[in-house]
Amino acid sequence: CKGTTKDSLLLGVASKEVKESENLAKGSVDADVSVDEITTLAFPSISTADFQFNNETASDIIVEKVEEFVNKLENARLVLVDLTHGSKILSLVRTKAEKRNIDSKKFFTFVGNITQLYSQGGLRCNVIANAANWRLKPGGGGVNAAIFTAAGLALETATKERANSLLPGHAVVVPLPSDSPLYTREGVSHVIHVLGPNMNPQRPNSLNNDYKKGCSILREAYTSLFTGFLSILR
Ligand code: AR6
Repeated sequence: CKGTTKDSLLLGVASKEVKESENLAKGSVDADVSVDEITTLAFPSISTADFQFNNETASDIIVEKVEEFVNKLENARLVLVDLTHGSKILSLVRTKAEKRNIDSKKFFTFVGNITQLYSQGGLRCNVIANAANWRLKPGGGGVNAAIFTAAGLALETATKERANSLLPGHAVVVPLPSDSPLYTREGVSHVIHVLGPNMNPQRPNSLNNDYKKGCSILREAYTSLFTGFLSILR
């Protein structure tokens, strides 16, 4: 773990957690396949911060969707990521995934910055998901700003080649050019932008607390994300 000062505390634990899960993962795959070759999707909890979606409800949907896709992954893995050990969504999802007996070699949670998972946390993730905005623009805040900043202009250009906007519930897979710092430093080969439901009245297309619509869009968002990830595997 190369983290420093405050980060090293935080990431030291994360790194330990991962070593354990990677050891488990080693046992789960063909002996010829090293951990570095396992395809891993790291994703943030869509819509639960700036878009203000209820954490409890979102955690149910994450676990439901992971359960639906986890058996289609073959040697690949899914990792839900958040910035702090105090993350409510990580702890809700961890508890619910354990209860549903979801294979922890195929799905686990991880604390760290999604743009520094390998360099700071020792976790190789060749695909990362972004909780995007509808215009697929850099900036704003949260994970969107972090990913666009870390990936540099290469991601903006590559994104524009694929799409100019996203509808809620949809995702777009963007191959990351090999000169992007996120590719060279972290080994990220694809970014999947996902647009979740927005419950924040200060952001465009707020659902005004309509959780019936919101849940259906969040389910669609994870389906689009995981289907996009499977399309990279094949
Ligand atoms: N690494 C890992 N997780 C993160 C990071 C990071 N660098 N940054 C935030 N999270 P959010 P949303 C977690 O707000 O709710 C943007 O401005 C965070 O703690 O990024 O879908 C876009 O442009 C939370 O668990 O996404 C959109 O307009 C999760 O990532 C809007 O916000 C999602 O938080 C999307 O809002």
